[in-house]
Amino acid sequence: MENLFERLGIKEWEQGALIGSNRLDCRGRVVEAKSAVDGKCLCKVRQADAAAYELVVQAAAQAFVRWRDVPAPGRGEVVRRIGQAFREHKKELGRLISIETGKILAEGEGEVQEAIDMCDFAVGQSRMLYGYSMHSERPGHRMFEQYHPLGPVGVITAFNFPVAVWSWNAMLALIAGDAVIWKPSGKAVLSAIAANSLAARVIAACGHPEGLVDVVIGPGEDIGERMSADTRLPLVSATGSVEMGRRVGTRVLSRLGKPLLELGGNNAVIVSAGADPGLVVRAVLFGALGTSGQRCTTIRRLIVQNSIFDELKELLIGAYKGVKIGNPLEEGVLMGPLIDREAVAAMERALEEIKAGGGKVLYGGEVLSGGIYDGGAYVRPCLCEVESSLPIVGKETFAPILYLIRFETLDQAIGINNEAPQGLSSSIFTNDLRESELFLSSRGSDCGIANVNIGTSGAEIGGAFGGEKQSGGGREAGSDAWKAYMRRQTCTINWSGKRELAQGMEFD
Ligand code: UN1
Repeated sequence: MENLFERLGIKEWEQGALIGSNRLDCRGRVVEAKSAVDGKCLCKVRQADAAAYELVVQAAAQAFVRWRDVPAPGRGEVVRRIGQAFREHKKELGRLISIETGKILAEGEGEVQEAIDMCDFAVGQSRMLYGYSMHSERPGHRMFEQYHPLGPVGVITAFNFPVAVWSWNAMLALIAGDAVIWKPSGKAVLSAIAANSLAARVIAACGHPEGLVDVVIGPGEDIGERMSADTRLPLVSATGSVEMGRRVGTRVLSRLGKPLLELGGNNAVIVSAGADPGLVVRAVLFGALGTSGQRCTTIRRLIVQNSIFDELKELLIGAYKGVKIGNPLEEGVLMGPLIDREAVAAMERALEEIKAGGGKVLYGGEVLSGGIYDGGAYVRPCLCEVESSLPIVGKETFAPILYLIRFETLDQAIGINNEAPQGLSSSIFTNDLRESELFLSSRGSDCGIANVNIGTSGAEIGGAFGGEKQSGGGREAGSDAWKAYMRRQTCTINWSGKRELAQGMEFD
């Protein structure tokens, strides 16, 4: 462990405020960074106080003023090297993420790969910060739009994807010319310190101010609130619960800043009678159990056509029985622990509500004990048969509970898909073109992500990621998500030598 920490630049005692990789002396509360694997303390962290927060924002603001003058392709070159640093540290950083969050090694490393992909994407984007040019209605005039750096931006992330989600924001922000202040979840601070330090060291080696990437650690009520209210941060991106998003979003909007929200999901998969059951089972295993059901994209509702419901139910129970649960650092284990005991308590409460509401637990749901299970928060993943009208089904319980729901007609299934208050990800399994096209049409899924014959999770970074309704409306990562991190300017140049007014107006 010491060797791993050393390779990643984690100190024995950590501070809750970092300007680049430079620790500030903080005066906040001392908290423990714990491993989800066995619940043991990995390191103590002194949280940021108001003074430390202030120093970080000042450093970010100063770094921004220098960085915005670097041509965008030059900024891209720095991000290319950050990607290289992530490549070189993929195994160690992936392992730290697994130790801290409890996700299996393949997923820990997969998350670092997502950050590497994001760097590659951002490098290319740094040469493509395109604005439109348009034809002026006035003779001798030229019109175009251009994108400028926005300022220091705030990035609030959740415990489940400590590095990937930061990279979606940070790498675009960096090529856009912004500085990034990162408030990671208190449950995954070491992964954040490690990732930020790797990026900061590259930035320093390239001769740029380390303050371009900063970390502030502390409670949401304090640090999250400060960031949301801080007029020096024109954009605050926040990933987490709907409740958190509502707080951050309204606070940022109240000062007319820009919130970028990526909130909870309640993702459904529709399984049509003609689907390939083997494919469905494999996809559902990853989608419902991956990250122990703690992804915003986790499959939570499986909406199955009546004629194949029982067959699929049995196949799934069989597959769930074969899932090896245990130490996520061991080979062959598919499901590690939940993040902590609170998550287990939330799962138990949900199961009570399911049973009280007439739902049937088909498999699993037990809290596991003995050996490593006693240190971490290990559970058996759970399959339940429910009516979609059960109120708990409308809520996102961040745990491996999969609801099985029956349907007769595709319209009905789409209705069930869309009745959730959230609208992040969705998918259909079918080999019928008309069914998949209906699902993807304006009458189909109302989610930000809609897939065919793949699950709801595990998105590639190339597409814009985010959802509708309570999922927050933000879009991050690929496609044109970079625009959120820049300010758009529309320019009109009059080279005619005459005064020409738009709309053909006379003013003489
Ligand atoms: C999240 O859970 O907040 O699509 C992000 C996925 C991952 C990202 C999940 N690429 O499942």
